[in-house]
Amino acid sequence: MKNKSLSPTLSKKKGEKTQCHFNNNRINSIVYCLLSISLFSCQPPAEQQSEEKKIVVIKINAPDFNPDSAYVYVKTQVDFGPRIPGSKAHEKCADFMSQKLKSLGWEVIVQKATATTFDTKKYAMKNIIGSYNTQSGKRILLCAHWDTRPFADRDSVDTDKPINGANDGASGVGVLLEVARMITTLKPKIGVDIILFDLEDYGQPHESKFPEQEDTWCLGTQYWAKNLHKPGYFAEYAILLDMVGAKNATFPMEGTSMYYAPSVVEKVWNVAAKIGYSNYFIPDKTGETTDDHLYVNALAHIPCIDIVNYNPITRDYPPFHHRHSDNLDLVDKQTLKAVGQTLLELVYSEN
Ligand code: AHN
Ligand code: ZN
Repeated sequence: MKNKSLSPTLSKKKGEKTQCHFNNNRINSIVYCLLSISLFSCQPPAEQQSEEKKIVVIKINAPDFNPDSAYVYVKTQVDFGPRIPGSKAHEKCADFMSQKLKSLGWEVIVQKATATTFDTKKYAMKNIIGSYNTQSGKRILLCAHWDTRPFADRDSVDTDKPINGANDGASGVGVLLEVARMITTLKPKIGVDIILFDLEDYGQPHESKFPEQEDTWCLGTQYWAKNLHKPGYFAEYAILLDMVGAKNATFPMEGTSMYYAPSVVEKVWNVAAKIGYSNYFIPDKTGETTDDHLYVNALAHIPCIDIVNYNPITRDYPPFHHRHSDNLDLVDKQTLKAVGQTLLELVYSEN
């Protein structure tokens, strides 16, 4: 990807000062750009010749992702109770997320529809769509699902009861709300959209009395991809967060992401490595999974990757997946930080 912010500097004349707008945030990354400045008109005297090559330093300033703030956003959601379709907690959480984005000055569209689940039930569905800098044609899309699974079908007890979804649901939203807050604080030039998808996690369990059906997961995303919130909506690329809050999480290069958007995977993993998060963003390649990004790719044709907690050795999601142990106790601020800071670095390097 070209870094457009480099180009204005090329027109600067020798001796001119480079304007850099630094704020008090930690400088996360530095791009060194070696400029060879040629003087065409005349040959300078010998002592000036040594100054002909100048190093112009352009600093890409990403703000600091605050994991304490992200954690509060995660806890706020969990405190509503399981955000399962049709529940009061689901309604309250939708309001919380849209109000939060609005209060940050983002344009918010709540995309509403009725979804039919594998068990023939009908639910009100809400995709929460926030847009920053709607005027920009260059946009990136960040997304996560916000609903929680209504059954703990991988647990050994209370399998028909809903999970808390601190990791599976709340963590991705928590990270994205903090990213939104930072974008409002230190405004990048590009456009950013955040979509919080509903009804991702109502997929048909392996053991089910209903006939086996296709595409029962990711109902909010499927609806959005077939009914874009703005006609012709497009983003250069998209990043999905799913289960990004657990201690010592590993995010391998997931198969569906590698199939549709290998260059986006490479870019994100490189950014994570550059700021020291290779222990989370591991280079292992894993099989293709079904998640919201599948439909963003296949139906909306936006290259989308999934940052998802998956174990390449067990070839499974973590042990608390769709179990009652997916609660606030497993949420770790260091993991939230690794994911959130990586996203911010990426957004501000596109600037
Ligand atoms: C399937 O189990 C087919 N997909 C899992 C996607 C998912 C559920 N991510 C979080 N919860
Ligand atoms: Zn789930």
